[in-house]
Amino acid sequence: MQNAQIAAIFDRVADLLEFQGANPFRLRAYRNAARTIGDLSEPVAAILADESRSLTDVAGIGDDLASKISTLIETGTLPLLDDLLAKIPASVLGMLRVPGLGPKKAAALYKQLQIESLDQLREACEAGRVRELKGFGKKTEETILEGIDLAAHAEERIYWAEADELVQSLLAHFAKLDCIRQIEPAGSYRRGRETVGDLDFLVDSDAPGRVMDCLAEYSETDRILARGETKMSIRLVGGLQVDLRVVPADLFGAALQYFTGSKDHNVVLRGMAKQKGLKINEWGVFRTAEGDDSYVAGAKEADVYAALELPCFPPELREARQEFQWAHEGNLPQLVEIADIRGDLHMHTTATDGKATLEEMVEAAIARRLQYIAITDHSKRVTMANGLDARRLRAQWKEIDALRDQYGGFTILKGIECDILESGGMDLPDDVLAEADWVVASVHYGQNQSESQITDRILGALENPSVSAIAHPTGRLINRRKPYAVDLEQVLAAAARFGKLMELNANPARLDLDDVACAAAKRHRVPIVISTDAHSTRGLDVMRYGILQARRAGLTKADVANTRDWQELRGLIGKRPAYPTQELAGPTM
Ligand code: DGT
Ligand code: CA
Ligand code: CA
Ligand code: ZN
Repeated sequence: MQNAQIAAIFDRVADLLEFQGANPFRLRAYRNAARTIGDLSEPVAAILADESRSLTDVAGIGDDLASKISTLIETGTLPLLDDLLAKIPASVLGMLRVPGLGPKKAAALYKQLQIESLDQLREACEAGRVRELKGFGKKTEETILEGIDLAAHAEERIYWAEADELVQSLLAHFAKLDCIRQIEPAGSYRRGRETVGDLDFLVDSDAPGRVMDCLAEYSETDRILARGETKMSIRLVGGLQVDLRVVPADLFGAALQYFTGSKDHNVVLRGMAKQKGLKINEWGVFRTAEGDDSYVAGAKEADVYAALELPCFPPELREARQEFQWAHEGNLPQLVEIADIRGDLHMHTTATDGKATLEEMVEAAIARRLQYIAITDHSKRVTMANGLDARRLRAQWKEIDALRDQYGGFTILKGIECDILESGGMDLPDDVLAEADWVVASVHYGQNQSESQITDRILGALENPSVSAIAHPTGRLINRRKPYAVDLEQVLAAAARFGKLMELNANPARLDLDDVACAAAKRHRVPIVISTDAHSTRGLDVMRYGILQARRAGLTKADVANTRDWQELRGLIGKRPAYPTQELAGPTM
């Protein structure tokens, strides 16, 4: 069992205890445990398996939690969770997954309005009965209604980062088999989509039975949904489906191409094949001209595309957006890579809501071979995170001065994540912001405002000469919170006019701007800065998720500002157009 799954189970226990009105200390213990395990850099299963170590050595894990964790790892279940689940109707549990509706509110609805299902909840909201309850109100009712829609989808798709954890674990499991020549995860996972509906594995082997047995024996396999001669579908403990196909070597490329998709991309390919007197399917490319189909290609994916006189598109581009046009014009973009990244310009420390100190973040960034970072703690408006006022910010900058002497050769930028106030304007005085090397401006409060209000706030920030970039520009949380209403076209046009950058926040729950919006930024010649928004040293590792999203947008190294060294990057800010136009060839998305 993976750390993330254990953490999710403890979070669930906390939710259920809260729903029952349990002692706050008790549920906080489970919430803390969930966070501790979720942040742990090694699998708890590994600690458990090591006889020289004990789970209780991990800070925050006592005897009781340690024994629950070992039960979970050994049996895959937790009696406490089963007990809690047995006491609450299953339909009510669905309500706990509605964003904006915590366990406490769900309990109130259950007790006071006898609401037991999402359908009843929707009805009650639409009839205006929810707003009458104490502590709810009209706004809450609207949020719940939106949340019901989100919850319906959230059940179906997981974050790419979560899918990746499962994929790596499955690949390690299959590595034991000597009858596998090639194995590749295909589908939306391979295309790097921000969420994944199910996993599709493709295997090159002459022993399909053994490969399928191996999947059946995987520790996380919950049940087998279907099994044939060469294909199989199973469900994992967490609920995710895995489709497996086993093919011989001469079909592997064709099958990989087919099952990577996307469906729309494949539809276009089939049309192009037809025009060339060819036929393409999961078995290969065939010549159809002389009645009897003759095999043209299929062993390698690149051969399949070559048979159609096409480049082997990076999977991230296979969405039937612009890739065929680019190929036709011979300017398929050379997509940005993680190795191109030189700096990270959004991160937090213990001064606000980060878990690592300034120095620890610097060390961690150096260990990751970055050349520069900006420290961007929250500004004072973010009271929950102990945001910095001018005095504390200047004190932090003094500390940075000292560290600069200590870490010569590595650039530590004096930055701030400055809130854009609800009423417009920045949360810190202009003279303070002017002293910073790097300012990211962000909207955290007043996210329910109208489109014109929020857009105006962001336009105001772009106009401020000290602002360098807009952080997580739409505020969305994947599966949990919709983007706020903002006119991105206006924002991007203004960013281009003032020579400002747009962030692609690499946190797997944010990925904000998304792929389509990043492509729009490129169309406006606005450079993207991919940032981790790290709140811990491990938080610096999310950069690769941002890179995937940038690649899906068709961004090249030149389109991403933090592939440059700091001197060059800083030269982009405040200039228009923000970077040379010959690098921008390519139509719009
Ligand atoms: P997902 O799982 O919803 O995140 O998205 P995908 O793209 O992984 O979709 P999935 O798992 O249903 O199928 C994997 C790939 O297999 C898909 O991208 C293209 C191919 N495929 C599946 N069904 C069809 C189909 O009916 N027609 C065509 N042309 N391709 C299909
Ligand atoms: Ca899939
Ligand atoms: Ca599938
Ligand atoms: Zn931040």
